[in-house]
Amino acid sequence: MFIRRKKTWNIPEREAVPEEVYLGRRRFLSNTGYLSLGALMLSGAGAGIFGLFEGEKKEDIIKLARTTTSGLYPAKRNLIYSLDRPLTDELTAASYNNFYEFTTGKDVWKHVKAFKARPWTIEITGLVEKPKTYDIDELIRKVALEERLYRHRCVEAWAMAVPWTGFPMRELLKISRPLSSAKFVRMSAFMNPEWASGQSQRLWQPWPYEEGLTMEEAASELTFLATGIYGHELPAQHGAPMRLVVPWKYGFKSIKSIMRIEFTDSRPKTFWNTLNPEEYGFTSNIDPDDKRQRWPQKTEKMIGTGELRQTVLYNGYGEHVAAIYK
Ligand SMILES: Nc1nc2c(c(=O)[nH]1)N[C@H]1C(S)=C(S)[C@@H](COP(=O)(O)O)O[C@H]1N2
Ligand SMILES: [Mo]
Repeated sequence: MFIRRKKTWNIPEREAVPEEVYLGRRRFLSNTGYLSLGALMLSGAGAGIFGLFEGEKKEDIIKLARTTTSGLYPAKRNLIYSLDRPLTDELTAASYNNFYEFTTGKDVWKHVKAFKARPWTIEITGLVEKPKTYDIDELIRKVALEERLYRHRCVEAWAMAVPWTGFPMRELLKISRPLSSAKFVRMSAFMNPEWASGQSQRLWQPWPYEEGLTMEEAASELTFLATGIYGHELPAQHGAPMRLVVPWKYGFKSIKSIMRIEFTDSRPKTFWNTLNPEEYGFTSNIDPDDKRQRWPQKTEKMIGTGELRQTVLYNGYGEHVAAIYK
């Protein structure tokens, strides 16, 4: 058991940093006009997987399905949520992702060709007054989409700042009416080895990817279900057609491509917590003084620019969420 756990654990460690360091370097080179294959080899030495190559077109990296709700984007921006840093470049965010169903590398966009975001259903189940399976576009039409600028902080110490489009999870609670006996919400991503080779090749990992929140966390105004990014629908690599965004928690809590939402009275098992409970807690609020992880958490590096920033408790969202943990 211990050996098995240790093995899976080593995968992100090896792959977390070089591409990101590389991506910032490559953009610098490309700006100065000296980008060459030699420069690529030098600056990316050993990384193997590069986020983005010179000459790749935006349409190749960001592929959007046309759907019956495409016309709802871009949605009006909610100005309550403002940033302390520039937005991350759209192509950088779309070519540097974590999505273990598809690959343990960051070039997820190259591995999503078989994935289909439509048709798609979201099952609402468990301790809830109105259990129902919604067609994704039916659910989107029931809520009001808005845009929010949020910071995102991965436990691997990289960060980004992006405009999400979606709706607060609170709205889903209003529609579904969880019972007072519900204490947690469990979210499950898709399970389809024909789309995602990780689900057939890494059988020791607990598929489908699952995450969970307490009911109080789920009801926070900050807890967001995103269906879009940068003013359009989510491309597959960001978690189409709907993913969670909880910006005061490490990125792995923000589960992508959700198919099932269950209200329950017991704490759900979650993907990374099952693989390594010592390092990936259930709560996993962003904390610069956290010493349990292999990555020092004091600072974070913005993808694309490589800018280093101090990491802040709750990722700077304490005024919205600190009361939950008193
Ligand atoms: N289903 C699923 N959701 C997931 C992951 C995953 O591997 N599978 N990775 C998580 C991690 S570790 C991070 S940092 C974010 C990354 O989101 P982004 O790729 O849209 O930036 O997604 C999270 N959601
Ligand atoms: Mo992450």
